Amino acid sequence: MRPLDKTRTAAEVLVDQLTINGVSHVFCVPGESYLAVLDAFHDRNLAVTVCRQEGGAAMMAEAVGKATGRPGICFVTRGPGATNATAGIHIAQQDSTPMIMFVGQVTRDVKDREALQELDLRAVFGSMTKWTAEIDDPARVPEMVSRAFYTATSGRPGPVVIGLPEDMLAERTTAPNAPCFEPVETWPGASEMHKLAELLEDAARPLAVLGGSRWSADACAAMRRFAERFALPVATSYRRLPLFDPLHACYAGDLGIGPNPKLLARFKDADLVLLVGGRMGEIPSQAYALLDIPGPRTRLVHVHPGAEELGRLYRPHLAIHASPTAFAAAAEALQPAHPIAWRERTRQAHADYLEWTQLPTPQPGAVNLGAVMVWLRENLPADAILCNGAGNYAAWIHRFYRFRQFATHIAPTSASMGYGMPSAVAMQRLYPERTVVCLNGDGDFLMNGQEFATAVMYDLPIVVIVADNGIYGTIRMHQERDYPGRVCATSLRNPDFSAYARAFGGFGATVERTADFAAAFTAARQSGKPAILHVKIDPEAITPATTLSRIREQALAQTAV
Ligand SMILES: Cc1ncc(C[n+]2csc(CCOP(=O)(O)OP(=O)(O)O)c2C)c(N)n1
Ligand SMILES: [Mg+2]
Repeated sequence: MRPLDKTRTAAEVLVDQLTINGVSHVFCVPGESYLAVLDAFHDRNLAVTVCRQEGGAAMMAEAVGKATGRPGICFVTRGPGATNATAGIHIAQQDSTPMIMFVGQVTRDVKDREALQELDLRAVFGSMTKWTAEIDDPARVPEMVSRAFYTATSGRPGPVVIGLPEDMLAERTTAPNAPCFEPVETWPGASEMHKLAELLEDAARPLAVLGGSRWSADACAAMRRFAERFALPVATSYRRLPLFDPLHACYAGDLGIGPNPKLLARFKDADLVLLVGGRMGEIPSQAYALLDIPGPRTRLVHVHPGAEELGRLYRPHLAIHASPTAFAAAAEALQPAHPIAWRERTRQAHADYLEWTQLPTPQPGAVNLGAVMVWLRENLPADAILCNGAGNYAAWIHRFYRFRQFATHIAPTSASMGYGMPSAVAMQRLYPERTVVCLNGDGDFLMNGQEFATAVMYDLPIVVIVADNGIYGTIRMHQERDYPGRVCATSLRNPDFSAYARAFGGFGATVERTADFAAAFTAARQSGKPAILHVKIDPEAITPATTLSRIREQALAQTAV
């Protein structure tokens, strides 16, 4: 009900403020604590996705932030809703993703009584977010929401959590709207770019590594031109593969889990590392082995939008405080001063990448995940989006799939399980015309598999692949390495995932041989429904390079010495 006066409820002001900031999608699990917001959604032009668990809703918002660079938005209820959602908040923090989570909170008059589901948001989310606050005054909604957008997107992006007391949301106010936020750019200085040009002149074995967030398709194209002019070999950081065209002659490969040993050797041998956007965290740095802390072992040029990240782990030879987009634009002006001496090295780096990824490695069992990835890379459109969570199955994606466009891989650099299904829902909601494929392990999938119901609810024709090896494979692998033969808590007894799909109203099929995958995938697409392909993997096929038994034997041989 809209009264004739000029007032709006705080909830209406909030939702209008989201629209002003360009938000078109929100993800939620409802709660009685924010009914006024649901009511404001009712006659406003926002796509609302109602989810089955707040962890899924938060991951969906995070995925939107990852894909678009603008804050993804979710709404959850107090205590149990907010604590369920922490999985997504933590991903946004570690992956440097802008997102804003709004939490319906207890009414102001019962605060601090440990009222029903009351949660001290600042205490719980304080170490996980860039900013956590609560809005107690309806008149301050525009101010606080504006700040949330600036905070989530500026510097190193990350999550913001805002509490909304239930009674505050229903109160009326004459507060005017605040204007749309403007992303804050951080440009490199002319002197830094000049120093970078000098360092490139002095270098003999440079290597660029691209990572982090605050990229765009234009920035990637500018980076590609920069790499071309300097014949720079370019690697991508863990789960940042789409930042550079894998078939470009400068592409040197992926610094993730189980990388090409030749790429690692090339990194160690480099006399200049140009790290753009990334932090060289634990995974890409191979457990902090590639660069000394604080260093330097080699000349490091670190380009990062967060001032606090420069010199945090690695003491850079040259720190450039800039967003990747601004840096890539500034790099357009750099020209090589003399003929490039390392052209042949770059050619070799790309040849090594192609050789490492061209053909699937032989595997035990009737389904070879590498062959499945090669089929997908040859048959999916260039703008198809792949979403996944964590588990050893992902190693085959990183190695054999080729991401040809910006933001086509939506996966957690924090290696959080259960991310594939919700992020695929978010991507298909955002981009209904694109192909979205969701890859999961059997353990991984059931952490948020219930969001398959959300895919069914919104008729999202996602193809979900569940690589079922009957184990928490990654952990079993570590177990066999560290405690060979002493299997504990890593075996799974799984449902029939294709029947699970059908029970939810989707399409389901089981794949037991590599040769059957193509037909099953095509049938899934033709069904027009959300689909699950239950792909049976031999647990022995633990990585593209080795088997479980071999890992166990090697570990036993070592303990015997
Ligand atoms: C939320 C969460 N819980 C636990 C882990 C630890 N973990 C990493 S991989 C993994 C097992 C993954 O198993 P599965 O999805 O079956 O994939 P597989 O390794 O077998 O291919 C576990 C438990 C994690 N990364 N995230
Ligand atoms: Mg598994």
